[in-house]
Amino acid sequence: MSHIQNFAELLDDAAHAARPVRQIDPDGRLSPEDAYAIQAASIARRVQRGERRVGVKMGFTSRAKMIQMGIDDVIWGRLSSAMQIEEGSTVKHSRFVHPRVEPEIAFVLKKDLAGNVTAVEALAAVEAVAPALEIIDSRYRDFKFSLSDVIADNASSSGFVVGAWSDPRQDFSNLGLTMNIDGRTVQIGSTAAILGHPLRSLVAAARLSAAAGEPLQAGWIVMAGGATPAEWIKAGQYVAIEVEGMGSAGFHVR
Ligand code: OOG
Ligand code: MG
Repeated sequence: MSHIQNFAELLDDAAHAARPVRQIDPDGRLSPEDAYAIQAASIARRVQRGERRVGVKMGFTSRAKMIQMGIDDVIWGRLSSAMQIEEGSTVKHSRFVHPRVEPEIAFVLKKDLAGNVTAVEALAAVEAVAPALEIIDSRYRDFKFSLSDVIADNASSSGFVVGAWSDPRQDFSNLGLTMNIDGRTVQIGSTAAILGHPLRSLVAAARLSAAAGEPLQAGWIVMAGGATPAEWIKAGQYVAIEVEGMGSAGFHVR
């Protein structure tokens, strides 16, 4: 067990200090189960420091992301209160190692949602949907990792921004979206890129988090996963997502 704690400490310290570390699984020998145990232990350290669990993020739910990072398994990570960035606010670049941003859809739940649920049951648990941006920041040098590396590193989670919440009864299965940096469109996509329908990502989140003994709770946010490849961000930029018929969200980098 102690290597689990050691790796959890290494990755948590790297995130805290915004300093890169070497891969913990360069040969691909660490099991995903052990990697999730490392992730859980590293989040437990954050909770000990006073952060609260606020939800779950899904990763590699689009072909674009799988191709960009060379991994084709859906993964999940744990969101904490310190990762939430207020819409329209400013984040310091120095808080991260080498941050990237990607356009996503976020759900907030009005009911607990656990286990093997249908898309209809998942939708019934959704209070609202919103355009969202995720800041991912691998703690590994050069943003290079194996499947178990990235799982242990909490799926690169480091920040997320959520725009105005809207009614989940709208059809959000295939909405056009753009990601813009300083007013220039850098990525174009659709919500359909997320597993064919973002609700499928919520269904997967309900199953995976319940299997880990941490079922989705009312009030939690679920980030459905990037719809396009991620883009590097630099100090001085303004980053925004715009989703057709749903609205926009953005943040400044300083
Ligand atoms: C891993 C996180 C993937 C997504 O939305 O697909 C992810 C990474 O690309 O560093 O957050
Ligand atoms: Mg993401």
